[in-house]
Amino acid sequence: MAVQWYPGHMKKASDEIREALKRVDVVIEIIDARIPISSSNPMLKELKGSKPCVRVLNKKDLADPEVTARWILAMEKEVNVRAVAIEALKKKEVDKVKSIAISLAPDELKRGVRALVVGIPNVGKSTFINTLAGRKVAKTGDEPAVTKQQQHVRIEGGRKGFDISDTPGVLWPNLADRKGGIRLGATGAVRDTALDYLEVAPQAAVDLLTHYRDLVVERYKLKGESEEGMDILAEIGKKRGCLRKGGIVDLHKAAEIVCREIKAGDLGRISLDWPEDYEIESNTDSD
Ligand SMILES: Nc1nc2c(ncn2[C@@H]2O[C@H](COP(=O)(O)OP(=O)(O)OP(=O)(O)O)[C@@H](O)[C@H]2O)c(=O)[nH]1
Ligand SMILES: [Mg+2]
Repeated sequence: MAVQWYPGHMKKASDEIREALKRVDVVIEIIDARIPISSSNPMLKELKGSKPCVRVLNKKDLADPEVTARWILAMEKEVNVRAVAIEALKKKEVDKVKSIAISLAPDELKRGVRALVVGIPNVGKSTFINTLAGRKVAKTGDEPAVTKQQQHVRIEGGRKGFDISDTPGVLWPNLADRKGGIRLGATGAVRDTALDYLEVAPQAAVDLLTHYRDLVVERYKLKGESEEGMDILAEIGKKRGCLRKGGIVDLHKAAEIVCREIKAGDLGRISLDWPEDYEIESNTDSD
């Protein structure tokens, strides 16, 4: 299993979110634009009830723009949900999320709008808040679990200001969804020490070869003949000189390289969740 979870930890985290949600007007869920479904919290719909929600597809610079556009259309079918793709370091794009959040809050509020930022680890929640605040109020870093506790920040916005809270990332893997776990591993939501490279890399390589054949063949100089994960990995290992004594390919080393390069976006702009692979839930009357 690419991702481990513990029921006790998950219950505590969902209780905390449920509690925090009582005090806010709008939820801002940050998801990874490359994996909008695998990186979203499957319990959020139930946890947030009727509260409006902005789904922010962050790291859009790493995702396939055409696929991202299709995700936005699919996600906005849900009632009370707006979806937008951004890069969290771009002030203009982050400010757009703030405007949407304020527009979704009830008109009759006598105080500033309150928003809660939630999401899985390493998707850019704290980066988003820093850009919004225009200064470094929250610690960020390219590894999961950087933020350890909730943090409130008050900024200008709307008629009476905008209060926003950062939260620690929580992973909500769906145990039945093995591919989702793999994609979380490949995009950086799982700590390196907890990552099973040999489970993640072969499957990710097969997925990428299906959707981005040219990018993968070009990057790893593949012949393009292997379709099976371990065979592709072995070919990559040979090309990259991951050899052990006697010329045996070090598959673990090759898998680590593939994971690191996918995470860093070295293959180009790629998406790993595809709208056609999911039945998008929608509670509108129109469809
Ligand atoms: N390429 C790219 N990287 C981003 C973007 N937004 C954030 N990052 C990077 O993603 C990494 C994680 O960012 P954080 O803001 O610490 O993520 P977080 O969601 O607060 O993570 P936790 O606190 O661990 O849950 C950092 O290295 C950021 O620089 C983006 O839009 N594009
Ligand atoms: Mg953080």
